[in-house]
Formats: sequence, structure tokens, C-alpha cells
Amino acid sequence: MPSSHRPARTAALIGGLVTLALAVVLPAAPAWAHNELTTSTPTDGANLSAPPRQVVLTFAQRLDPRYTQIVVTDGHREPMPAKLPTVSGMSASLDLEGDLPDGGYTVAYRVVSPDGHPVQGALTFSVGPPTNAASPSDAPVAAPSASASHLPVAVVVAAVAATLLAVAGGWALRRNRVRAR
Ligand SMILES: [Cu+2]
Repeated sequence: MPSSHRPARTAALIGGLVTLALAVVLPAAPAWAHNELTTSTPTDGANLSAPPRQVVLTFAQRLDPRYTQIVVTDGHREPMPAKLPTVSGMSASLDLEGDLPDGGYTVAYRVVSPDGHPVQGALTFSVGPPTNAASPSDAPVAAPSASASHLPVAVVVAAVAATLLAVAGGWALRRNRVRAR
């Protein structure tokens, strides 16, 4: 085979691998546009002088009432009595039944993104004088920030794409060195 054909083959191979890598990565891209919490009442870390009547969480995208969960727990991780959350557009409200005693609380939520992936997170607030705020031993475990369950998949996909490109690059380099001899 004349060596003049090799650059064209190399280019074709790299082009093919890049196309393959993009084909693997691109379909996953829309999945990265997940719903996320934008504002809340109470705000995260708020210290309230009076117990809240309700918790309102507002998200970046519309919520599906069927898959919107909100739970308020106290420092002993006991769920506080509340009605079922009501959803209106991008907001969800949880009406609390009765006054929360002074102390620290966690609001945990789980909603579903338009692509079907669950998004969950938590925030905290306290009721009463700041000195009554939950002590570290009393406080709920560190509130996890919002997360999407399929993030590792995106990472794997990116790693696969990077590997394909590296293989293509290495192969092209090797071909060039062989030709140079
Ligand atoms: Cu997703």
C-alpha cells in the first residue's frame, strides 16, 4: 500500500472515532439539565423566632405533583406532622400541622426532572432563640446538597469518550512515526 494513502486512512479513523464519541456523549447531554431548588421559605440556615406554618420550595422547572416529596424532620430525625405537599407550577408547599417546638429542623425534598431522573436535597432551619439552635450532636446529619442519581453515568460516558479520543490520537502518532522511518 502506498504510504500516501495512510494520512487519509488515519484521518478517516479519527473522524470515525470522534463521531462515535460524540454519538455516545450527545444523547446524555440533555440529562444534565436537571431541575434544581432556586429559593425556599424558610431559607437554608434560617433562624426563625416563630415556628413556620408552611415550607415553600421553588425550583427552576415545573414540578410533577405525583413525584414531589417534602419531609420536615427534627433533630431526632422524627418527621413533623404535615399535610401532603401541594404543587403549583415550579413551587411546592408543605403545610405543617401544629407549631414546631424550638430546635433545629431539616427539610428534605425529592422531585423528578423532566427527563425522569430524581433530584433530591435538603436544607436546614431552626426555631427559637439562636442559642436554642440544634447543637452539633443534635443536628441532623450534614444536609446533602442537591444531587442527581445518574451523575456517575455522565462521568463514565465522558471517560469513555476521552479514552476513545486518546486511542485515536495515539494510533495516529504511531502511524506517523512508522511513516517517518
Ligand atoms: Cu437526568
